[in-house]
Amino acid sequence: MRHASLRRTCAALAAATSLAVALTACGGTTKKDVQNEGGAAATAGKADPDAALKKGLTVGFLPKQVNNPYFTTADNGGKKALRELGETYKEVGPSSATDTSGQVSYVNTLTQQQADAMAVSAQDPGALCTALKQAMKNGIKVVTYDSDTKPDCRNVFVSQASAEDLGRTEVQLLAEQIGYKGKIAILSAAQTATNQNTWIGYMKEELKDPKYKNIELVKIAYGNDDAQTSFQQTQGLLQQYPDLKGIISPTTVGIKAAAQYLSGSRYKGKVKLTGLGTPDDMRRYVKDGTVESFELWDPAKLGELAARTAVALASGQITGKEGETFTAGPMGTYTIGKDGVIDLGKPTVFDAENIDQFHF
Ligand code: RAM
Repeated sequence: MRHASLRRTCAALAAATSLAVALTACGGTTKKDVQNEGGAAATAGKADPDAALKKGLTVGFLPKQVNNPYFTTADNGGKKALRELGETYKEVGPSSATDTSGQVSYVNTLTQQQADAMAVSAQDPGALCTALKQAMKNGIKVVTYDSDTKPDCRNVFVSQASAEDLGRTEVQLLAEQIGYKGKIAILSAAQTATNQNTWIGYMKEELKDPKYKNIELVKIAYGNDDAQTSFQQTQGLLQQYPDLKGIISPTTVGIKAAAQYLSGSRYKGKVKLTGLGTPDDMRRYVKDGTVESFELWDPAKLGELAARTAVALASGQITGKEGETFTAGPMGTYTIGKDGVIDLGKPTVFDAENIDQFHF
């Protein structure tokens, strides 16, 4: 049976019966599946760098959270690139950033709908793995972007920047603002979020440098990428530590809510706040003196690179192995690094001087 018709039969079977059982049964039968055994890092088959990009592919975007402006911008970047390439874009996803079972069912939906590839920002490193492995067994290419899964649960991770750079530079920004002295806290997103947890790991590493010996990280709070929870968590931090000197919030939802709280409180300008935010969200808080500087990458470019990577995978130009190279259209050439990771580039630091040049 040809691969496409096998996929169709299997998807019909999956729709009619238990999805997992059907997909497992179908999964073991194709050549690709055998090659995919052992996970994505071992995604086999040979890359053909000269293969033409296929047209008419369906690529599903599954962000951590729809209706988060950061993901709206990112996914629209993907949509635009897919349209240019002659592919079909779709977006599905939960509205809460702590709905891992929701993300699992969206992966299954995209599998049933026989998408050619999916781009997923994972709420949790492990929770989606069974579903994603089933998708890959069915010949669907899986790109994670923004927030990774374990490496064997996807073909490629499109990372916004080096995770180490992001973690370390956020500490450096805050340390300068508080004069290398005092208590600090982190306001993160969901407790399971792969991206935030990786960055926090590097923040702790950076803090080990003796130049930070007078800085004490007193608490990591979780706002779950929910505006209200993040606002309340900020309030709670200041109640618990009235002498707090600074907060790092490595989430666009968190930093915005924290800035909103601080700007309306007696802590405005006194408790420093930095982290990852969008210029559009943060402009007013930079202008009113609540925030000095923060950073981010261009989310639209991240979505675009995820889309172009998905198409390159589905066209056979790359398989996800370290050292493979491909051209992401006008974005230029990218090389797949260790563990199947591609870095978008360097983040930008925004402050009063440059923020008006950026609109996203
Ligand atoms: C939020 C999400 C996303 C993260 C950005 C910085 O929008 O948690 O995963 O990359 O912040």
